This record gives sequence, structure tokens and C-alpha cells, in this order.
Amino acid sequence: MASVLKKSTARITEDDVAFYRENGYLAIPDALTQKEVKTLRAETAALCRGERGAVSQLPDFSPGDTDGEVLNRILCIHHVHRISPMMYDALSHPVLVEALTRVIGPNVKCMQSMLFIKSNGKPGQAWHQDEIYIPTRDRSLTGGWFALDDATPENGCLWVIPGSHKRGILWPQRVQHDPRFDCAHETFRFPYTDDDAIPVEVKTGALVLFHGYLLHRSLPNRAKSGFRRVLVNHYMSAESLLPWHNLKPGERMATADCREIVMVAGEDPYAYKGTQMSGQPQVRSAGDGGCGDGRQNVRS
Ligand SMILES: O=C(O)CCC(=O)C(=O)O
Repeated sequence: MASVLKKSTARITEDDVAFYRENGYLAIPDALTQKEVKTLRAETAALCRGERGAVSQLPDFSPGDTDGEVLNRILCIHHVHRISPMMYDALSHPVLVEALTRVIGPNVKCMQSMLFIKSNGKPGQAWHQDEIYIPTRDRSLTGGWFALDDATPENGCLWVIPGSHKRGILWPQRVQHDPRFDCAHETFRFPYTDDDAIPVEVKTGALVLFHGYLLHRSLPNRAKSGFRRVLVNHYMSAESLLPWHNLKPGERMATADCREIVMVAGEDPYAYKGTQMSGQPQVRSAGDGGCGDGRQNVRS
């Protein structure tokens, strides 16, 4: 598919890869050109207006509402690549693919996209590890997080606990009642404190890679105005099965394999199974923070 999302060139060094292995994250400045950012922002507004197709739980708006008024009502939309060719293209942005093949391996597949809008006043996400939500068989889960605005501590950038991925432990989770965060559960009982965390402050156009076992969170957007837009896609090695979503009756965990995937590099050893792309994108519930009311966890 012809795309404007093919202009940037990569610059991932051996030191970058070593930094990622040690710390569990890596920020790559200027991964997107300003033109790409502008295009993805415009696509974000079109998606939020329902112009690319149905999005479940999209809030009502009047045709006269400005883009800002529409965007203000949405925290995040999951699986935008299913209806937006532009977002589908962004799954395999060349800078991202080069970085992924360096940290995962030659064969890489994507199973999820999330488009965060996070206008001022919207909550963040409590401490968590993404592998709790998207289990891989080989700990290869990797987030690819494109900043469509400057991300700062004030407007709710990512916070990470460097090196926390290295233990390879999935820590327990519980319902949380903290008004700073949306409905998703929080991870707890890990041997770190908030003082061990650092903000990943990046400029518009940066790409942040982060490991599926890395403890991370984001705080609310406390800026006076504006958005903290981010496109974050999740990837894993194509060799690993993906035991995601509910098992079918009689299915073994060892062979469960969700095939709602998009290959972004190399070869798919399970290509004979075919792939699926079903279901609408869905708006993620922001809640009022501290849900604890039985609402479904909508992280993935
Ligand atoms: O960008 C954010 O606010 C949170 C992203 C996140 O936690 C994730 O993608 O797992």
C-alpha cells in the first residue's frame, strides 16, 4: 500500500540494543518526520469522528463539534489498524521494524494497536507489565510507542522502572481505587518503589520501545490544555504462539494461538494456519479512576 509513512530512516546502534537489554526500554528520537506526525494526528481525528468505520462505544458528538471537542471525550481506541489503512501501515514503519528486528529477532508479528488521545484531565494507567495482558511463550512482547505530541511528566508521559524486566517474574495484580488511573488493575508486591521509576520524557515523533516484563505506568494529563497523543503497537516473535483471549473448549494452553496478527518482518512459521482480522476497534473506558466496580479490564 502506498503510504506517506515510509520516509524516516533508522539509526539503531549496538549501544542502543545493549541499553534496551539492560534497561527494558529505549527512546529513539525523530523516528517519525513532522509530516508523518501531522498525517497521523489527522487520522486520529478521523478515527475519533467515526469516519474510518465503526468503533464500538464511540461517544456521541454533533457534526459542528471541533476536532478538539471530539478528541476530548476519548482516552484511547484499541485496534485502530483494523479500520485505518494509515494505522495499519504504521504497524510496519521502517524505523520501528528495524528496532524490533534488532531486539526481538528476524521474524516479528503484531497483535495490537492502541491510540491514546489523553486530553488534559484524563487519567493514566497504573503500574503493570504488558505480558500479563498479552502472554507470549518466549517473553518477546515489545511495545512500540510513537509520540504524536511531546510527552512530559506534566501531560502524562510513560514512567518505567529500568531493569525491572530482567527478573522475568510476573507480579500479582489487584483492583485499584486510585483516581489518578483508569480502570485497569495495578501490579503490586514487586520489590521496587516509586523512587526507582524514571519519566520517559520525549519529543513529538520519538519512538519508545519497551519490554513486555518492564514495570511501567503513566500519570494523568495535568497540563492546562492539549493532548498527549500516542500510537502504541505491540509485537512479539513470530516463532512464539500467542495464547491470548479465552481458550476454546478442549483446547490446550500449550497449543492455543490467537491468529489475529499482522506480520511486520520476516517469515511466519505458522502461515499455514491463516490469519484473522475480526471485531471492531473499541474505545477504552477511562472510568473515573479507581474503578473497582466490576467493569471489565479493557487493557487488551
Ligand atoms: O501511554 C500510556 O499512557 C500507557 C501505555 C501503556 O501502558 C502500554 O501501552 O502498555
